[in-house]
Amino acid sequence: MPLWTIVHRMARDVRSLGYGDMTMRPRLKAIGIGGAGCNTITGFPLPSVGLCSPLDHLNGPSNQRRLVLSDEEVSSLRSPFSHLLSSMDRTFLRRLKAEVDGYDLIFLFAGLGGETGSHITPGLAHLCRRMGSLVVASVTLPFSAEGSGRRETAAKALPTLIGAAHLTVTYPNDGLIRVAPNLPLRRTFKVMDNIMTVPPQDLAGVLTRGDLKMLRAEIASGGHMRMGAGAGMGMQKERVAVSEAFSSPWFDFDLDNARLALVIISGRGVDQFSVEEVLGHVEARVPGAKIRYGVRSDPSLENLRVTILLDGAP
Ligand SMILES: Nc1nc2c(ncn2[C@@H]2O[C@H](COP(=O)(O)OP(=O)(O)OP(=O)(O)O)[C@@H](O)[C@H]2O)c(=O)[nH]1
Ligand SMILES: [Mg+2]
Repeated sequence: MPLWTIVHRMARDVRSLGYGDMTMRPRLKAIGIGGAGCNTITGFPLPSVGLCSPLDHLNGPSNQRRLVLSDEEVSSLRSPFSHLLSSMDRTFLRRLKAEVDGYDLIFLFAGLGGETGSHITPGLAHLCRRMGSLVVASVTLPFSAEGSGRRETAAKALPTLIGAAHLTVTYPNDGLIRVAPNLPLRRTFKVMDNIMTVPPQDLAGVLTRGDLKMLRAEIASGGHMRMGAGAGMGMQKERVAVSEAFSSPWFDFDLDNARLALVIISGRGVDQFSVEEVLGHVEARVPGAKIRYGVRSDPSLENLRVTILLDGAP
């Protein structure tokens, strides 16, 4: 049992991930939906597949496995959940099931605001969930400058997605103006792609199948989460990393509403002192949240890195 499994001094609801048999890792897959989703999963170090329109297939990244959807297939995935399975062509359903079958945890990526991503991500999340996977959706919300039409499309899709996935992490693009100002749009989106893939990679590094059971029990209804990440070096590295994570442009809601914090601490040989320090700083910021944390040893990291997902976003 690793040292950090039990943090004795914590009186509150703080529990370590990495539960049960550490060798029983979940089977993971990433699915990118629409143009944005396909771009986001480029180079993602897990099995992955893109789902997109013929146009996005033409313009999409090369060397990526993609399923190209016809208009009929897109519209069947847009059906209300109660009709979803019955409205699908059998061959199409078989193709989708073959992509999802046997995976314990599926990460969905999309940019809400366009047609494909907004309209089929909720249906796909529902299908993955019905097939037994834990579903974590990571989606961007359009820049204000993209106009009210895209924002409305995203706002309509979001509650349905939150209801369908186990966890939905949103990244309003406007937050990028603080993180990566003055970049051309393409490069800005690339920055976002890199940010959005951090929590899934961190989770992939710590979660066991036992954790998935525990998370399923704790997340009965969909959670709407936001992400912050920070890094620290030197004597105060834990405080610096947590403070940087909490300066996230996406923690712009009332943090008193946070009921769950997923915290992943990564570094080269993270000791128990560091773990307790980090958790103490997180607790002080979100005293109403239960904390689930994991520790990832990564010899390539010079800094201590802390990734935090908080639920309670509106
Ligand atoms: N992170 C990221 N976001 C993107 C990218 N391209 C577009 N976006 C954002 O995602 C939203 C949806 O755009 P797309 O993914 O192109 O739309 P789609 O889902 O393919 O839908 P249609 O093309 O309308 O069928 C946009 O409004 C942008 O805010 C990208 O490469 N990366
Ligand atoms: Mg597109």
